[in-house]
Amino acid sequence: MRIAWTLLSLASLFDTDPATAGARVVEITARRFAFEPARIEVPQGTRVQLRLRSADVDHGLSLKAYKVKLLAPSGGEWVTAEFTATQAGTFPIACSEYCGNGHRRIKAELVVTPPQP
Ligand SMILES: [Cu+2]
Repeated sequence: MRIAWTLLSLASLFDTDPATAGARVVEITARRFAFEPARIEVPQGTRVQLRLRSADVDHGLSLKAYKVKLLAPSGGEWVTAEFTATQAGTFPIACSEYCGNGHRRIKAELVVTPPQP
């Protein structure tokens, strides 16, 4: 039991926020009419904490393959979701909140790479 506690305290030295411990933080900014960055690449099995904010009006983010949906309000507040990138492949990300005439052009992709042999 004491060993477990020691290990826990050691782990906390590396990441002081238990909510993000071990997760890869990916930050995306949405604006009319693009996501930045538009391509995210992670190795298969990665725990991802996706953070989204808007640089102008309300935007959404939908990553259907991983059932992730976020709404970033105007004003720049960060919103977050977490998932584990269990399936390899390329998955589309779209804006899920109508934000003007170029709404459909806001696209990004998540590339999950399988382990190298
Ligand atoms: Cu939109």
